[in-house]
Amino acid sequence: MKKRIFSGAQPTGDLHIGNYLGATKNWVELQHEYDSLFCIVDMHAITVPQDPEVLRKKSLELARMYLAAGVDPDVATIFIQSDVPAHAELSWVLNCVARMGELERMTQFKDKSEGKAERASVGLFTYPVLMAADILLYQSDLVPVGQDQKQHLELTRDLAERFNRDYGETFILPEPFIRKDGAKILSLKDPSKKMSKSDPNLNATIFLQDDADTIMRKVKKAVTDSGTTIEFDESRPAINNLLTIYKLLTGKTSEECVSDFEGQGYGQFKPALGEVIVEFLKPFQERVAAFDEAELRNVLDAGAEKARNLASSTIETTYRNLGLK
Ligand code: ATP
Ligand code: LTN
Repeated sequence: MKKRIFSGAQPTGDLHIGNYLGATKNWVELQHEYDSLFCIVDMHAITVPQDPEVLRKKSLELARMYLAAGVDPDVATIFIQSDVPAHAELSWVLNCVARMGELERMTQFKDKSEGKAERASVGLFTYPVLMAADILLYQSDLVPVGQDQKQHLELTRDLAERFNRDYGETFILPEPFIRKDGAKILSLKDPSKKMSKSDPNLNATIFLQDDADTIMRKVKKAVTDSGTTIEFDESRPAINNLLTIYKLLTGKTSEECVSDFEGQGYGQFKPALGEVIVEFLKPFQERVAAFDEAELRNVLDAGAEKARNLASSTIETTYRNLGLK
């Protein structure tokens, strides 16, 4: 039996190269080796207010992005979270297992509530519990995500372990899959922060749907650190970040990347990086446009059906072990 992977992204904002290099690229690389489920987590999206029409549109758009990035619907299951009611059911159960104290330690909640916890939705607070439900529902072995999700994965394991201890073996304990390269692509404008969908400075983020001129402009405007050589250097996060993007998109080794720009400076490197990104995104954007709506809906309907079947057996065991059935 193949091991299982599960991952997801929120249908909010637009996917960027950080999402792609940190998560989606790894999904595509792992999908043949593992039994794979990739989810569009629309129930996570509503932890902050959303426009209903926009949310519906974004969910379908994200499914297109997964397909265009290379997720193969013939081998992987792609589905929308709200099509599978078991996510909400298991989430409630795990809400009764999670402790206030451990959720208060989640850094994403602190960041996203911007210190104004009083005004944040309770859903934003329990967001990591719904994420744990997503993962545990499918008895997932491995969860490919970016670095920012590591703490949520640790919580997921803690909840699974506690449940198993108190109510009997029910859940597989999942492992995070976080590659060293690409796990945290940084903002082009402030390399002390990760690149983010929700960054108000649009120049900080390269979106997968950006056109060539926009990409070239954003790369040329990217901040640089002191020093002029084009090298991997942890103490120079800006160039380290740009060169990592170059490395992952070209598939070259670190040595090859450095030797490409030996004796050169930003004046040569930045346009070359811009070109690499443009060339990578061109076929991607063509594929996004190519899937027709009916085909997309078929993929999502089939995915939801498969996911509902898998999830119902975990819910049954969980309820039975709890005395709910
Ligand atoms: P935001 O960028 O606004 O914080 P998000 O992290 O909520 O959005 P999601 O769509 O939920 O974005 O994330 C999808 C995946 O992309 C997750 O696995 C996440 O860890 C990964 N990811 C997000 N930002 C980066 C980044 N800058 N570098 C690498 N991976 C990232
Ligand atoms: N919280 C994740 C998205 C997400 C997820 C998941 C990722 C929701 N449920 C389950 C992996 C597995 C984020 O990137 N913001």
